[in-house]
Amino acid sequence: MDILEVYTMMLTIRLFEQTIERLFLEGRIMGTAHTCIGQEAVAVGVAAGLRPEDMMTTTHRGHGHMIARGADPKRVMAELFGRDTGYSHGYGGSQMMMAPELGFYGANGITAGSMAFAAGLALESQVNKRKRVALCILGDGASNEGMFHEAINLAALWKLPVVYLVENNGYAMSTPVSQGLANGRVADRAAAYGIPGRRVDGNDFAAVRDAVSRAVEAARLGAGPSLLECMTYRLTGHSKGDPRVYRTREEEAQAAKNDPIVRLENRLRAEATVTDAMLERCQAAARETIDACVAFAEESPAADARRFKAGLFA
Ligand SMILES: Cc1ncc(C[n+]2csc(CCOP(=O)(O)OP(=O)(O)O)c2C)c(N)n1
Ligand SMILES: [Mg+2]
Repeated sequence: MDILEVYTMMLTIRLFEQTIERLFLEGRIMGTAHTCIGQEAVAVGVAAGLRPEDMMTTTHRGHGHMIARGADPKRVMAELFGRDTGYSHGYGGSQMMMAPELGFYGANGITAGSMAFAAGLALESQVNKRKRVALCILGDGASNEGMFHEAINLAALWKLPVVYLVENNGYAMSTPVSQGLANGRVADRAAAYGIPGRRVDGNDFAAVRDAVSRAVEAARLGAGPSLLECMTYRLTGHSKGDPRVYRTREEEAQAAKNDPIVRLENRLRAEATVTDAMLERCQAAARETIDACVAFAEESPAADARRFKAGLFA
């Protein structure tokens, strides 16, 4: 992926998320969703650090991760509209869509819920000597769940090829990290299980990609799991309709200066080989993709009730 493709992907994810926030307000899509506005560099960095055969899981805030991994944004949008053309045929919605064919083993509405699942994927790879690594994305709040400790303990004990990647976006719903995390740094919790723990700048695409690649390749070689903490900021509310009374607009304005897309754009503008016209072409491409998403979703047939039974296991 060249750097302009990275820029286009980050813009596409940003526009996707801004568009669904608007569609909710307009009543054109139902339910709820959690957007990753401000966190796009993590999504693109993770995807760039994995190999095609690797596996990943994510959280309730996973649209960006899925699109960066190679999912067709049209089908992600169709899923949000509850349409049959969506990745889970309209039955998964925002928090439960998956695309195993892309090595994307799902979003998960249960905080920390995908951590044991990712350990299971890694165990299968280890037992069957597949050399595939599982990468599990979780939030800072999830690191206070019992599952965090159970899953990492087992993964460390069995040296499973799994990487736990924390998107530290400063908040778990309305609770700031300073009021939720007793030791302040998620990465330092790795020491309790004898595995490497590293904190990286989550708003720098290249820093995330390099850290992920190093951790994933070490796991592939049998070194066992590791924990990466990507420092970022959730620029919008927790989910739709969040008035953000628990933080100030000044804090948000300060964080916006570190917006990963603005940072990348500034870096690109400073490069002699990148022109304004090139950046505008990337912006137009992202807009076209998202316009096509909405049109595709609206024209698609609704979820087919006959599929419901076929996917019912218990
Ligand atoms: C087991 C469980 N407990 C509580 C919730 C409600 N809940 C949904 S999102 C969330 C906060 C998660 O915060 P974090 O892990 O930091 O992820 P972020 O929303 O910041 O991406 C909570 C508590 C849940 N979905 N599952
Ligand atoms: Mg959080």
